[in-house]
Amino acid sequence: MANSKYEYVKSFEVEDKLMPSTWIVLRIDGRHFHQFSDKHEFKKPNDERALELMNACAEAMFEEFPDLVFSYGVSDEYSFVFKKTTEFYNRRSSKIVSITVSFFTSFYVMKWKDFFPDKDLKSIPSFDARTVCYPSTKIVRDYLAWRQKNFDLHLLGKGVFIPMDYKLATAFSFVGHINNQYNTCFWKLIESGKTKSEAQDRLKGTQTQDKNEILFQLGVNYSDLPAIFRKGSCVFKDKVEEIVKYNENGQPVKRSRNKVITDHCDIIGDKFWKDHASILEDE
Ligand code: DGT
Ligand code: MG
Ligand code: MG
Ligand code: MG
Ligand code: MG
Repeated sequence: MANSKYEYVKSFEVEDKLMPSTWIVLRIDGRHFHQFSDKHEFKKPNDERALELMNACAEAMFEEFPDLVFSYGVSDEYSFVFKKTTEFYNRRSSKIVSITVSFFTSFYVMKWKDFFPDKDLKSIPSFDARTVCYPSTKIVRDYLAWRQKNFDLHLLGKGVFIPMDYKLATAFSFVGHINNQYNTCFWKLIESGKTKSEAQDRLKGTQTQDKNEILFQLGVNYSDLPAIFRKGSCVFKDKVEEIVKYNENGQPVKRSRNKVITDHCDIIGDKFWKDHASILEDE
């Protein structure tokens, strides 16, 4: 009812429109997934099915929200980039956050059995989400590089000792996947019968090469681990050429189409971005 005496309550609502002409990055993160992953006995440090379920949710997001251009996921988190010019929900942060995170969560629950046919969902998964605006392509790329570089820091678990070489490495950006390598090593040592503190002692002060050696002794070649574990996952839309029909001379007629792709790429270096220049193109 227009102009009723109750109408004034609307003036209490706060404006949360995000800055125009900036990339909107949405990060979704599982709430209390430390407990959730224990309860559902996820493999340590990386559970392939859990990661694939997250990827399926990200793919569904691309089908549902056409202004998404790129996303990157590791562990219980996924970052989504909306195109700079998006007018999705008038760029209202609370709308964007609430709609996307509820969609993601519902899809996670709906698809749980497809990925874990042998496991019941024993507790209710929930996710938090936030939006951040980045004004330039360079900063978006730095954001994504930051997520890829830091990945698996959380897999160390709360209160687990973080070795000096790890801290130095992230501070000075020496080595890309050092956290994941540490974790893989840590959990392999546990698997081989060591206690947590024995495993930490064994890893104390070790460099990349030493950890590779430990892994090798335990029968693991780090570089042979699936890329999904080493790199995380990228879901994005890319132009692909598809044959739509053949003409009367038998020649293929091609059309380029946007297709949702999932891959496990290095997004820190330039190569991926050179090969996929259209993703973060300014319009
Ligand atoms: P939060 O986000 O503050 O509510 O708390 P958490 O517990 O979700 O902590 P977070 O997001 O920093 O770290 C992710 C947790 O999820 C981490 O404790 C380990 C767990 N997790 C994620 N992916 C995997 C996996 O593939 N395997 C196992 N075993 N655990 C995983
Ligand atoms: Mg969190
Ligand atoms: Mg979490
Ligand atoms: Mg997390
Ligand atoms: Mg409504």
